[in-house]
Amino acid sequence: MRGISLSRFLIDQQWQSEAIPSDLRLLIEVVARAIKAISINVGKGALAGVLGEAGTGNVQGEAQKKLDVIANEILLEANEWGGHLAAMASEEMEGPHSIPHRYPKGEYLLLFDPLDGSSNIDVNVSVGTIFSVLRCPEGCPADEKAFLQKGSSQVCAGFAVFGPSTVLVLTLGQGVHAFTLDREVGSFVLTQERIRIPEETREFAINMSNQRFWEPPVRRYVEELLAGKTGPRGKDFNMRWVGSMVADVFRILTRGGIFLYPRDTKDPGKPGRLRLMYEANPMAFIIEQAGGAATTGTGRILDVAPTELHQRVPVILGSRKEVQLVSGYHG
Ligand code: FBP
Repeated sequence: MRGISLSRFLIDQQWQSEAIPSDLRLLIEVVARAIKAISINVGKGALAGVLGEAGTGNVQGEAQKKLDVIANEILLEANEWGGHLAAMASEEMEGPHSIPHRYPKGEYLLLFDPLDGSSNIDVNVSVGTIFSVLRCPEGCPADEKAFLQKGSSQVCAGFAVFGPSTVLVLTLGQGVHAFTLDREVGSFVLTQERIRIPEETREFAINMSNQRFWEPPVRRYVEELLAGKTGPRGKDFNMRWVGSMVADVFRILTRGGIFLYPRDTKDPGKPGRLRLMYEANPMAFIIEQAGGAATTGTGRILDVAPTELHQRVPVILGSRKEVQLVSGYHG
């Protein structure tokens, strides 16, 4: 029922389908509150001196932006004391973050990319936060091994886009819904219910500057898109690349499309740019729940067995028929 608050929506889901245990509902509410706080910081920008580099590096060897660090701290602080979590893991931190002894522990594991699209922060282009929730295996210490579960084991995933409006996209395995932040009231309101991605599309998103590093299947696929009406596809395609996965994926949820950050030879040691646990898995869960598909090129992203907390994978996701075509080109 559009127009209801996130809290009301989650309670309705809990009564209707018992799909959401109350501690998972409360965990989502806490994450949503943290996202509101991040949205306020992002919105302040230069006024609050939160733009620019933090002067520190993350586990990926990337220079951290001030907002990367601020968003990470907001999520850690908000989720430490609620009693819903066994541990947390962040794209910005080497190992899992244990829950301090003074707080009660819960059964869930929370993973997040605190600020996605970091390269766009200082130029006022949409950025976001991505999160994923797993259950901590029974009787298992909440260490790195506990997090290494396939994406198909996620119980919840979501992302927020901090753009002209702040939107939170959420799945609990029963469809995908979007909530817009009502800044006056300070609460997320349901604005898109049971989102479905069109099977077909004429829009693709890829960083074309990497073209010379692509593998033959992707090179062939994109060349055919660029050939448009004059080529084997017989129709023209348009291109969009925001450089923030959250913004590109939200566009695909809203009007269809295909997003590719494929394997390339730019850095042969890296199987891809995007992180499996913090970016690929939550986005793949959301895309599949909205009727789309998500592959590494050679297999379903949600079936990838993780070996490391910060491993990277190739990502191709979006409108089902296009993703199937690219997968077919990978044989
Ligand atoms: P961060 O999480 O560090 O921001 O990296 C991921 C990302 O910014 C994605 O959001 C985006 O799709 C991609 O990297 C952009 O890559 P590129 O800079 O090569 O266009």
